[in-house]
Amino acid sequence: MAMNKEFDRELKKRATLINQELEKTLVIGEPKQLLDAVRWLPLAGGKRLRPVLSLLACEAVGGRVSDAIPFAIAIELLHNFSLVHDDIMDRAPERRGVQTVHLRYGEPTAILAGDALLAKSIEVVARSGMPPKIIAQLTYKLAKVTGSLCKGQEMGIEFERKTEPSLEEYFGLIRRKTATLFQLACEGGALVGNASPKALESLSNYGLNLGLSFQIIDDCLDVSGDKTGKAKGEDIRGGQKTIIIIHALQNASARDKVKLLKVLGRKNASQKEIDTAISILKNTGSIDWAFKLAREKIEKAMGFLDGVPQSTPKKVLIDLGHFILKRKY
Ligand code: GRG
Repeated sequence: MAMNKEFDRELKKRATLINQELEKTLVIGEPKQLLDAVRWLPLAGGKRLRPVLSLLACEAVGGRVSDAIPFAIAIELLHNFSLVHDDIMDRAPERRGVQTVHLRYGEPTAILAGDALLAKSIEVVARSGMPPKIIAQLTYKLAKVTGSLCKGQEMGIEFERKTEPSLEEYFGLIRRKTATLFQLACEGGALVGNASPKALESLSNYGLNLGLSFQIIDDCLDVSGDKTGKAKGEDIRGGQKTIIIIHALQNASARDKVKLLKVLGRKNASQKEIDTAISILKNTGSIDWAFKLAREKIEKAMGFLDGVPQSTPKKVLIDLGHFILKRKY
């Protein structure tokens, strides 16, 4: 089914379902300003990869889509909470092609909107009507992942201060910041689908590796200039130690390293300087190397699905791997 219309249709069908459920979940209320701010980012779009993963994981183990909806919504709301707060911290002007919540509604309201999204995420699971044991497991896991996101975010702040962070530190960071949410999306979906312990573990490992790869590709998209709606080299201007930068700092000649460090973190670096930095990253083979690593992680992720019986949802999970490698947004 690789990258064909059927895959697009299967993905879209589930993303549409998530959009409809989000609309129902985030109903208008009082105070209007806060509720408008809460709705702003979740209803602005997004790929819905994480909630779709929850639905697919549930279906892949024989569960019904409807059983996975509350958890899928919880995962998307938690993701949106992290985006709203991250954008405040980064002073980002735009997300999903619209103004960020703090620019539109002011910082205090944006902080509250983020908090409210997190609260809603737990609420949706708590009142889902699922068996109490499942609810207890899911809420515990959501709380643990929220903690992991916070740790990842704080580690990210410290990470940017280091001149040459190690690859080990990088993986520790992206596991907490990105991959654990993908992992939980799959694990939670499998759990509500009543997966066997073995299938639960397989889907959890699939999600973790998919998430690691997703972040590596995100790093690659910054220098390829392929990412829709994002200027090339923004991460370089922001001084972010992406996997590509880390590899280049370890492998560039002393002269190139000096040049690279000069551009890294210079907010007003010219396009020419960015292009020079990118050509250094190319010469050190860092971009190809990172992409190869992302592909290896995807293959590892897919390997974890070997024991899951063949089905359309399983095929979509496999193709999601290809999709992540090829994505432009
Ligand atoms: C503030 C507690 C707290 C945590 C923040 C790092 C982080 C945790 C949040 C988001 C910022 C970020 C760049 C995370 C890395 C993962 C990533 C690339 C997120 C964007 O996800 P997409 O591309 O976004 O799936 P859409 O809009 O499609 O949902």
